[in-house]
Amino acid sequence: MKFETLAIHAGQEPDPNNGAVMTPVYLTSTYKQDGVGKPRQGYEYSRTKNPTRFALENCLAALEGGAYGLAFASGLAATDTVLRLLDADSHVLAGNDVYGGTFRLFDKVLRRFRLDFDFVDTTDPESVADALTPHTRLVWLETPTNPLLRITDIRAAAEVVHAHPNKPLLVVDNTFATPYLQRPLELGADIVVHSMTKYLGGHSDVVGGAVIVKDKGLAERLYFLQNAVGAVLGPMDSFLVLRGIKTLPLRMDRHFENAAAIADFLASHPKVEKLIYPFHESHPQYHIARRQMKNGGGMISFLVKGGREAAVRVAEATKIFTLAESLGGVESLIEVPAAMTHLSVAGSQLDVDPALVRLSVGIEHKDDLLEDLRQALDA
Ligand code: P1T
Repeated sequence: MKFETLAIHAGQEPDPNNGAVMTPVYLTSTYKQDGVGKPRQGYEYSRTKNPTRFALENCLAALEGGAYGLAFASGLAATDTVLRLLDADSHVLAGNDVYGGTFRLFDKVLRRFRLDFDFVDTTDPESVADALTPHTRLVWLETPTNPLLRITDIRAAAEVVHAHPNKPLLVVDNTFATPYLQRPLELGADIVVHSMTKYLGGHSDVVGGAVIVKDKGLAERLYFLQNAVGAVLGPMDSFLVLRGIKTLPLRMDRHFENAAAIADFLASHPKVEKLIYPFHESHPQYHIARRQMKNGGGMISFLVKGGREAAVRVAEATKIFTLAESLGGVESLIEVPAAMTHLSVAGSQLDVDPALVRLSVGIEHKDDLLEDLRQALDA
């Protein structure tokens, strides 16, 4: 089946008892067992398995071209669970432009549990190869990155990583692209992670995370951790994401249509120092992006002339673009990463330029969005 069909049907079928077309929200913590130690269809307790979450997990697996999906209470809960695959004294190589909260989890929390981290430019396969150590067990990359929208060639990264004798796990945070634009498992990644809070949910009404894999052994270790650690997604939130995903292809096409028009507008605006958009010819990895992604997505970053003050002024002057953290919803958002989403990397090697403005371009009419940015840049 094609992606658009899977987005609506994968993991879901009308209720066999009453024909309900939508997957019910199973607000239950526990299940009647057929006998002692005989749970029906594996349902014994909702931390372990819940029908609404299970439908979502199967849908996610199908969309990413994987075999197993797991849903978590947030993107960071998903990330944390993946890192718990490792033993103490393992080395992790991560991108040097990952989401600020991912960096904070690695640097401020997981280091305390004797995991070692290095942060490198993963867009360059050679710097990945050079930074692998005899203790490297996992390589973590985002593409496009948050907030600089750098692109890593996943296939090239997979070749380098899997040539290492340890066969480190290659993890791709696919939040910005979504499986509609890019499927890392098909390009050689071992694990895909999402913040479902963003495009998968799509309506800024839920916080959630996901992990998707192909390998059965890896899935079993992750299911064990999901149940043993317990940061699972609730049934109502699972329903909201399941519903959001149904329109993912339509939304992503419209996000792109709007973002492409805005990128063109910003590229030639006198107050814009530099535009960053993967599907704009000025992007240094434009050709990799075109090859690896179906379209350019809805995220745009740009440097404003005049530094921090000018960036803050623009972000506070828009009327339709809402000043807020997060991204990937139907409504357009604007933010200043150095002072907001990436404040936790201030002073680190991931420090973000204070003049950077990040847009999450929504699916409103593009003329209104262009007019809003025009008046904000002129203000
Ligand atoms: O917020 P949460 O659902 O826990 O997801 C964390 C996360 C993981 N990966 C990427 C690429 C992300 O962008 C995020 C969350 N990002 C924001 C909240 C933000 O505004 O950038």
